Amino acid sequence: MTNNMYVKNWIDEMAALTQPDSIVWIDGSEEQAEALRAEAVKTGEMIKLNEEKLPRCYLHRTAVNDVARVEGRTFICTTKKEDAGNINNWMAPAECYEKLSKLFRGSMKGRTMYVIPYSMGVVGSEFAKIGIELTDSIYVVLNMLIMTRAGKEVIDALGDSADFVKGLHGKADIDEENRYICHFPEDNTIWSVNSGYGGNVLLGKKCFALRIASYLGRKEGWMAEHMLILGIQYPDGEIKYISAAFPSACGKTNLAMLIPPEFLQKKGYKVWCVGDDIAWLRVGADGRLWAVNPENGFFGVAPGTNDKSNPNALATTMHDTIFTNVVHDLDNNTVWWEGLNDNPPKNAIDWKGNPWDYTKYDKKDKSTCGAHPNSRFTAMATNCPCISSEFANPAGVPISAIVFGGRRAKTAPLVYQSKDWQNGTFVGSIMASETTAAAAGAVGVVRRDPMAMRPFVGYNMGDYFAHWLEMGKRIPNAPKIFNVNWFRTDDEGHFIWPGFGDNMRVLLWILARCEGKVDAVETPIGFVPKAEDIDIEGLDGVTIDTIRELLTVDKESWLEDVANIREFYAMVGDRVPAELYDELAALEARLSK
Ligand code: OXD
Ligand code: MN
Repeated sequence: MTNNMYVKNWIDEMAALTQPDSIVWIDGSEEQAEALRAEAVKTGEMIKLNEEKLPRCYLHRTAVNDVARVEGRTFICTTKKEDAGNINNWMAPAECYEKLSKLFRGSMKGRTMYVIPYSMGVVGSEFAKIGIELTDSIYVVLNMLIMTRAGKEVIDALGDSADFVKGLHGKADIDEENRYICHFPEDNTIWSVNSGYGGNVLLGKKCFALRIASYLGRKEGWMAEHMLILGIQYPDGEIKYISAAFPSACGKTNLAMLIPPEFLQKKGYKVWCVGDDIAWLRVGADGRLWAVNPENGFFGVAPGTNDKSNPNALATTMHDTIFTNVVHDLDNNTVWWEGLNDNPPKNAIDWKGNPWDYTKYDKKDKSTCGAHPNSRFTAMATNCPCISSEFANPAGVPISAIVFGGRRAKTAPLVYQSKDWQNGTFVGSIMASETTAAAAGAVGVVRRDPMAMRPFVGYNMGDYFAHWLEMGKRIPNAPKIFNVNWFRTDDEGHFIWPGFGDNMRVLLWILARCEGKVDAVETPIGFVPKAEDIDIEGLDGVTIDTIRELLTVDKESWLEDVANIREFYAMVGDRVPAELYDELAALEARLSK
């Protein structure tokens, strides 16, 4: 399919290592994809679902020991350890290549090696970057065909250039003791072995579009961020764009596909989704920050998705979708997951492939779940009813506001605005979420997750903070930076803010601030709204006093946070920029006044 010597030599080298029986190029054609689906059904790798109810949809189950990203086995392999930093696992490149070569050697015997040329971003556009993934998994091929733009046009766009990310994935034995997800940013290379689970093996996503891309972004003067992108359309037709970073389990996909409250819909407001997970941001000729979503699909968490929490996501999964690790409803040949509805199937197979007795299902006990809590749907972005008309615009969209957020029971108010870019970078760097009862371990433990990038920065986190500060100097018309917290609880532990579509009320305040259309109240941490400026029309049980309560800044808990942040910065190490320590000291001084 190509005469590109860099590509050919690399594939020859990887094939000599892994020794597949045959090599098949993925051309992006529907005929080839259909043949691969048929083959996967024949071997049992995928189950074809009810064509009437879920047209062109499939179910796949991973191995039971292979159901999530494995941060402990994810490595950044830079020549110098300090360039990977203290937050990442590090291995010397030569050592890692040698170790993984042993695992890859002969691992594709009896298998086919698929060559997937793919583009993150619109093929051939200025914002786009090319990768080639070699894999022995049809499941990976079919997911990559949804999640990226893949096929012949990509290899044509590459021409004879050497500028592509070299990705090698092998299932090997799905041995968790020998599972490695390794990144060699200095070589534009990713090696992933012994996993078949999405985040570890769809190399375009976390591995390339965040870890390798964040490294490239620092080198080339742009940013790769773990952010959704959405557009809010005003009644007069104008659309403003927001990008937002939240750690996992904080509702990124829900916010990206938000449905406005009814009274706003009636006025003519609309929300458009540009992306739900990753944003690549560059300074435009106009001095604004422009964002593209480099992906082509959604790899969303299924449990909890329903026609109330996220009707757009649910509609997105109704055709041409691959479901992974959900419940198989045998009577209908459809799928189910916890939180879809209150009618679990009576005759069903759970995510492990065993008969599932819905009467034993106990919402509080994860081990009784039919679908794995991290079960997923892979669906084309263009399936989404609220996909933005700018989704495939190679120039991207201009960002008015950057929003950070986490899950905090008490400390963070519903929303606050940072003072400027430097202070906003500080706000991002101290992002945190508290563990919930849903996860194993102690409840309420604060995990710092700067810019929601803790597992995804492909270099030293201190240098990453410095890059944020540096970018601020290069954006004449920079977005304003905010922090939100949808998860404040009352003394009984109930959420105070309704969340979901009502989050739009907060986003409208944010945009009004960006336009200088609304005042705010200065607090030690930044600017919070005047309670009357959050529109509560039609909100049941939420009064202006509720909003006041949601906006309070409790100095004591913030001072505790300051101590925790100082510990975290010390852990990040000596590359944390002095400006951020200045911000921390200034915050402490304001709180202590
Ligand atoms: C994801 C994640 O899958 O952040 O998007 O883990
Ligand atoms: Mn993510």
